[in-house]
Amino acid sequence: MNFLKLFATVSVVGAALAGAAPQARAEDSSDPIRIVTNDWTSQIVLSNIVGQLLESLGNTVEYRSSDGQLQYTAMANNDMDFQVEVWEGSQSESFNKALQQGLVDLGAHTAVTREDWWYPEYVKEVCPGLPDWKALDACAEKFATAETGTKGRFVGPPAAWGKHYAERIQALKMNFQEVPVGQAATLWAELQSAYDRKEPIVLFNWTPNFIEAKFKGEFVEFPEFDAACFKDPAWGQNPDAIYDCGAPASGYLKKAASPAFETKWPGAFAVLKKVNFTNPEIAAAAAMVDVDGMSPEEAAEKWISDNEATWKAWVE
Ligand code: TMO
Repeated sequence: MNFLKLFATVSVVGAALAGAAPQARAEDSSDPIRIVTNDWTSQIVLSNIVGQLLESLGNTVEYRSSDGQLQYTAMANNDMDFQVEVWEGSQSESFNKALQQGLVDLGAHTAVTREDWWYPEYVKEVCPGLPDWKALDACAEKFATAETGTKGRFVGPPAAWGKHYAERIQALKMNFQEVPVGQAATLWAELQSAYDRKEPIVLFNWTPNFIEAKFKGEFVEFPEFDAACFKDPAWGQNPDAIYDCGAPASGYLKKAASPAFETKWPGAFAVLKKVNFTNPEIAAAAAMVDVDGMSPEEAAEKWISDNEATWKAWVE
């Protein structure tokens, strides 16, 4: 083989190797990366997308289900390694606390989020003045059930989602009672059943979510969020209570990693820093499972095969 031919062969193989396995990845630990999964659909699908991408790059991954709040302490302690959906409206308190303990902020997605009380559009006819929270409170009796007596029923999120709604109701002296569900699927079943009968309902919802493609509706407008609302009783409507405000209307969606992550898996760390989802992508990820009936694994495979240009930019 002449020199030129040998040189050409070596560069082709070199280029192929560089494409398949970038230099940094060779330094990644072979220990499994423990990806945290939670109990709502988009988070599970996005975790599987990220997990499958890392596996295709030669990393080993494991999925560990965890509580929406305790997960941050676990990650700060290096007991779990990565979270793909840090929601400002429900997790900022636990997240901020864990940052003080070494948790690593991997930056925000393009997606803008909101999590709060929500109603289907026809409810506006029942309560003039919506979406203002005072208008909702003024017609609380329309939402009353045998379970809540004279108070309106608010169908709330599972307790571990950290929303402080019982405290908000008290702080704002609302004529409502929170009835929390055990799991997200119950929220959608309650919504569908009220919707079919055009009955008043107000429930916990969020965006991005598959719900917005199926039902028209709006968030209730509470007093605008301010960080002081969660810490300083003097702030806001009620001078003696915290939580007298709504959730952020344009919240962040971040990613987080354990303190040991960057040193242990530098290649994977570089990829995860670049991972970035948009609102429509996240809503569609949830819809593949909650509307189309796919498993989270299948939904992740489909997303990866349909969105090569997007993830290629993360792994290069
Ligand atoms: C964190 N969540 C999207 C369920 O509100």
